[in-house]
Amino acid sequence: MKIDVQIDRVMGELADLAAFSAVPAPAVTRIVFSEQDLRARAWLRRLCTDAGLSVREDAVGNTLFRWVGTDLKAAAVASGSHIDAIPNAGRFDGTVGVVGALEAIRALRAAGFVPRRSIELILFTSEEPTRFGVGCLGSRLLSGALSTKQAEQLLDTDGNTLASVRRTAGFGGNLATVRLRPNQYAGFVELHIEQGPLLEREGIPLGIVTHIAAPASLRVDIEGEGGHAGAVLMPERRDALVAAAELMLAIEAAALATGSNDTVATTGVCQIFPGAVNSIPSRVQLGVDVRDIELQRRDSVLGAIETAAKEVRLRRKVSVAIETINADPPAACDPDIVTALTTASEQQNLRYRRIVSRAYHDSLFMSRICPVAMLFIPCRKGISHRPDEYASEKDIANGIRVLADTLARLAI
Ligand code: HGY
Ligand code: MN
Ligand code: MN
Repeated sequence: MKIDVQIDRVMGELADLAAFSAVPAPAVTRIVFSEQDLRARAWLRRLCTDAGLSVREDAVGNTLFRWVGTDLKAAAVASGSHIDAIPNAGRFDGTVGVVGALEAIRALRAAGFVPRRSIELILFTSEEPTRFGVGCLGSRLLSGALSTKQAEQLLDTDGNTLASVRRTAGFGGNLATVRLRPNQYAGFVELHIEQGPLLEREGIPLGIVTHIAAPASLRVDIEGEGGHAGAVLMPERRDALVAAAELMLAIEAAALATGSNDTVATTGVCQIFPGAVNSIPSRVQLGVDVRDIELQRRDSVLGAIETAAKEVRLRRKVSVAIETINADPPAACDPDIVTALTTASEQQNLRYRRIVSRAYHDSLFMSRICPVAMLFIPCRKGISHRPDEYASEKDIANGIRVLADTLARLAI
């Protein structure tokens, strides 16, 4: 079957989608349930209904666009990703997997393919942790990795409850209805930029993901004693920010100490109170992200962070409270779905390599309820979560063509 990807249409749609942003191009900021996110969702819905897909929105805004197959009893196959974007991000993270899946479906329909299994494009809500502090909110609820009780307790960065935010966005249903039955899907395949440098460096157009790293995120609250920057003598201080600085260095050292490149740790958020140049910081809140493809090694870093916190607490006479926001296991991709991707790549005469995903994705949670695999395309210098994130037309077209071929194999 000849799969004809209309790449000009896809690039135009990616450009249109990038324009739904709270900041000027080339940066993209599209926070979940923001005005930009809601406009982007409405835009996507129009594209998908124009393509003949049915639409189902769940209570947290996951949106499932379906091409109904001939066998209504058969489990569907699905693809998809996210369109929310962290502050000052790029235009390809997530969106390639959403617009790409739509184009794969349009190409199969144009080629006259008739799926036995329904084929679904899933738009996941809030893959990024920006607003509610936890990543993959929508796919966690779909897979049961997050309970409705835990979700109802989530507050956004302004202290609003998830319930109030999602209702204002037009998603007012009961969260308990979000969870999918296991085996509702025969397979899920996510197309995504690599967000790393390997494919480009090796000149290989496709990465077939075998494992998705295990993410953990911590909130660390450090409390010392504030005071006048001129009046309080150095030996009498309990400076929360200097204590935080020591802990951040210990976090970096803990990741390096494993000796594995697969261990990473980042302190991405540091909020200082009161934040005045002539006032000793009394409180600091850190946001820490720790990952590894091996669970034990990831957890050993979490243990080392606890030990370092104890040491800083005692020596600097500050309080240090560590809250684990999430600490998820890694996922192994399904061998049959991986084989479908390798066969499709060979069918499309494209070279590929097996690869590990260091970023987490909604596939990590979909893997709890169905067989999954991911298909990566190169991104320039591996750059992502930055305005200069870039994927070429050619690489995007290759990814969509192989995705379409794979979905067709899974849907017959
Ligand atoms: O942080 C991640 O791995 C993903 O891009 N949200
Ligand atoms: Mn991302
Ligand atoms: Mn992503």
